[in-house]
Amino acid sequence: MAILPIVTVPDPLLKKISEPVKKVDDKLRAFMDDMLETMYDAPGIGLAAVQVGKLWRILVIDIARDEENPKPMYFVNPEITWTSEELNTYNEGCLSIPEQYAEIERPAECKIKFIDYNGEEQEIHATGLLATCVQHEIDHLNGIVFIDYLSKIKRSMYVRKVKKLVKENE
Ligand code: GNR
Ligand code: NI
Repeated sequence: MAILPIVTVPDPLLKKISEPVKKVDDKLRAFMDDMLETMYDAPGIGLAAVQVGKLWRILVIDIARDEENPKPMYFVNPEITWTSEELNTYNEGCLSIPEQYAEIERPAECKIKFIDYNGEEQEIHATGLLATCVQHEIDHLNGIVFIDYLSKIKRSMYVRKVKKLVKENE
């Protein structure tokens, strides 16, 4: 297991489209475990492979609360098959935009088709925080981060703040 470095804005990698995964094998599972460990260490509730430098359509999510048992979820080649009309606003953060938050509106519920840790096809109906998180993560696979939904001026302010923060932590 390993903790991997997390890419931050304005790294051009975060704008790239990730490629579908061909096969879930032990090597890929080891990488997904590294992603999970990196996410827990950060700490965060989700992580897309691009955030640790791999343009592969893979997500890990764990929205269990601190006092609950961990509940890791792995999504390979996830696809949104349905979204609710109803929207929900959440104060989102992102490990690639550290310490910055913004209210983002998204469909309140969605259905996601994906391949699981064992290579089996699954479909889930996500609500609440899971729905928000999985949409945030799938955006990463398509080169989108939450600040892309903000005005140009706000976006550049967030990027400037992250650059400063990263420089201070060097
Ligand atoms: O840790 C994270 N928290 C979070 C809060 C609200 C909406 C989405 C997220 S995902 C984020 C981790 C991350 O950057 N995943 O890509
Ligand atoms: Ni993110």
